[in-house]
Amino acid sequence: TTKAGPAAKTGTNFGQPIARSEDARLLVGDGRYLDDLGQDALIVAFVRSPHAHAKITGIDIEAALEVPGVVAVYTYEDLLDDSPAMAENMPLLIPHPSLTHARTGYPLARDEVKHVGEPIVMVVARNRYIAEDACEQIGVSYDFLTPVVGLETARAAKDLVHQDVPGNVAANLQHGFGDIDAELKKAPHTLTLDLEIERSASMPMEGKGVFARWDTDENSLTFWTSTQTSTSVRAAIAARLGMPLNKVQCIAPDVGGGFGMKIMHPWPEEVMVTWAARRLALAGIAKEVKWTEDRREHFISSAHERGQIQQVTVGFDDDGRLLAFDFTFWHDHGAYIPYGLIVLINTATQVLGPYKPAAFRVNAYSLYTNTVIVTPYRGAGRPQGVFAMERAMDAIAQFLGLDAIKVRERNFIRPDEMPYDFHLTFQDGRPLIYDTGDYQAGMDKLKELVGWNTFGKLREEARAEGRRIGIGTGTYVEGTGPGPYEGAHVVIETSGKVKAATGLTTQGQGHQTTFAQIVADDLGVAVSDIEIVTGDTRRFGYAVGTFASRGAVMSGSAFHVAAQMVADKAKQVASQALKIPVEQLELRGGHVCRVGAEPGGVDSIPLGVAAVLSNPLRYAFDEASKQATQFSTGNIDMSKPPIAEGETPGLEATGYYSPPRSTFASGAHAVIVETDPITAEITILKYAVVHDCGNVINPRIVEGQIHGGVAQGIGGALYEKIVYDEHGQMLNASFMDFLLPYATEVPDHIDTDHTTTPSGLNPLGMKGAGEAGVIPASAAIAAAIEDAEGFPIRTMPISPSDLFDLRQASERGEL
Ligand code: MCN
Repeated sequence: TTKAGPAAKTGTNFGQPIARSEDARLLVGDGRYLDDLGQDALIVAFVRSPHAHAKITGIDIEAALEVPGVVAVYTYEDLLDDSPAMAENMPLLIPHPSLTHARTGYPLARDEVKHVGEPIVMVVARNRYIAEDACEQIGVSYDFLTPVVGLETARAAKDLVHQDVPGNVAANLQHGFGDIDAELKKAPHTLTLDLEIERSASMPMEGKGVFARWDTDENSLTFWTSTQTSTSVRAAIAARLGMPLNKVQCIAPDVGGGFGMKIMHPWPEEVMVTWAARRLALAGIAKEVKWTEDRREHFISSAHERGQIQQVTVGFDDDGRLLAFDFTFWHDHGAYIPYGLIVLINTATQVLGPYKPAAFRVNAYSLYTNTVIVTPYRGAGRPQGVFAMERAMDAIAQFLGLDAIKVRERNFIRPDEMPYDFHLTFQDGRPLIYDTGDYQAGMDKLKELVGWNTFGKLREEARAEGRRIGIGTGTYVEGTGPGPYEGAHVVIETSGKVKAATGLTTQGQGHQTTFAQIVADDLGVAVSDIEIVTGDTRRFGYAVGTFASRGAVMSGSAFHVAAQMVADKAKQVASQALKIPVEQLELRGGHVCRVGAEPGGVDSIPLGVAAVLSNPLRYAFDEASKQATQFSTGNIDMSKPPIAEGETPGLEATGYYSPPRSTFASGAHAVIVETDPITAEITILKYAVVHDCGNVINPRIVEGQIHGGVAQGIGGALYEKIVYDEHGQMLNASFMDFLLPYATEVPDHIDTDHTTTPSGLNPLGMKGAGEAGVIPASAAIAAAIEDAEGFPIRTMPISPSDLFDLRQASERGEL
């Protein structure tokens, strides 16, 4: 369905479900991940704080230095005698006016630790075994402080994480529209819900890692890091080390997942490893240093997310129309806030989903606790916002005795109201304006897909057999593809093959395939003839990175811009060679040819030959150069300029794309669950998704992205939760205790369909898709469990034992 915006688009390759070209290499084990690199490098291990909150009163490294094979042991003190920036606090990435008390840590703890896992000492040794043994020889003495663990304790503010941050409040964001108090007063009905989403964390198969190499001849640094943002990490490291950018290069090798947490800090470990490589090289000791995160380090010292307590008050009329949505929430931000408020802002804005309450108020607090820091985790605050809104929608439906979807539909923003301006500011600093979307069309498809209208009968039949089944839904609108910009470089080689690069990195999203699909259509070549390079600052130095589902919109558009520029150049050259006006030429089948003519026949010229002709120096060594002689004389044609006035030689171009603001994807999920009446085990019987990410480059890849997201959403709904005790010790820092959904927990079939409302904000009408699958999953699953059980579900995740307890509380009349 195309209701708004430009027309839906497909091309020879764009829109086609072609298989991912990157997979063959990865599946046979030919991937090169961080730990595959630097086999001769010195290896790093860190002494990390075993305490959640303590003053450091002394560090004894003498014994560690004596361990055979140990090369160096560094503490914060060592950073003081280097570049002045080294000893400073880690940077704050994205400031915000509401972030009044931003506090960040140091690359190594200075005089206080604020969470278990914080790095204090770095050991560099011949191998990891020696480095770890040496870590055990290091004595750190502490004066203990009272840790602040959990949102309730942080709110009570009896103890403080940072002595100069009153109430443990890093930020208080307030915004809204309409007269909320008046609307609540006049609303025929009001309801208040107290909700909680537990802490969780992204668990990429590959943790963090960094390998650095110092070049003593060039006085330059090259480092490889498992990152989502190589260009910004490069810039941050250059600034820390006090080096000019041109002397620092950063490469993201194959990255085994990121899911948000590998974004542009830099991480303390990236700072320390690159710094140590330079220091040891300048001392003539070694040039290569590497650190690879182990899983326990990932749990206790990388990043977490989710973690919110919410209070929602809704005012509504007899038909379920939303008059007021009053939303207060507290977000657990851990010990430091290097990333800024993106997660908080996403919850505070994306809570609105596809709905248009008459009045809206948010009061959002970011609180410090003595736990691991928070960075975005796929969805980045949106699943929490959707949970709040969708739980409220179900509460309204139950209160009024109405169908849960009907209530939602009555509140939908309609296509004819697009673009819809909330007069709020989104996380990209631009206005919160939904560009296009048809939420009703998506919901119609979803009802069909899941069998919504006939489910009541199934529920009754199951009940008669003593079985409990329930159905639930959840909707979302997701701001995707924020700017400020992304670029791409495209070149047609004389072989006719295409090399293309973007500074954006890739972690498994299938960028090599989808970006090649765009370039292939623009240049009329096969996808297999295109090489896409990502995340290598030697190939493309300026970029923002992969997050906020921006790859397709941002780099995809930049590739399109650059490829179009190259196509124009190829036509110019071919026009001169073939004596055909430019307007009558097109790129097809690896040739520039007259519109409709056979590629390879008369009136056509191979792209490789056009590449030769566009170059003043015509190399007579390859096939294309030989063919080029029929269009020009000699290897070097001195008689005339080879290219038009003002043009540059070579079929290559660099293009950039910068959007006016984010584009808004949307969708809805529905799920049917069965809960065991005795064991309270929760089984998903059916999962259906309808999504809209505008024009789709590759439906197969998008479907894979959605399925991956749903799997993580199921994890968030039923399994994944980080558990701290009151001392700030993480109790489940291993995969024995932190439960991830395996293939056995994810339905073997997820019914997926989509609607298409192309965005008018980018040239190919795309919207993002990478996070969508996870966003409404918890809300939909909670609704389904609620439907099966008949009492409210207010927390996520919900395990069988949680459900068992709720049943008992319900029987006692406490819910
Ligand atoms: N795509 C498409 N058509 C569209 C939109 C997207 O074909 N209309 C394709 C893209 O070209 C890309 C993929 O779908 O191949 C995802 O695109 P996009 O939505 O633009 O997201 P990004 O490329 O920016 O990827 C980031 C996004 C995020 S924010 C997280 S978190 C996430 C995700 O992608 N982390 C992932 N998916 C992941 N997948 C894997 N395997 N690993 C991760 O760490």
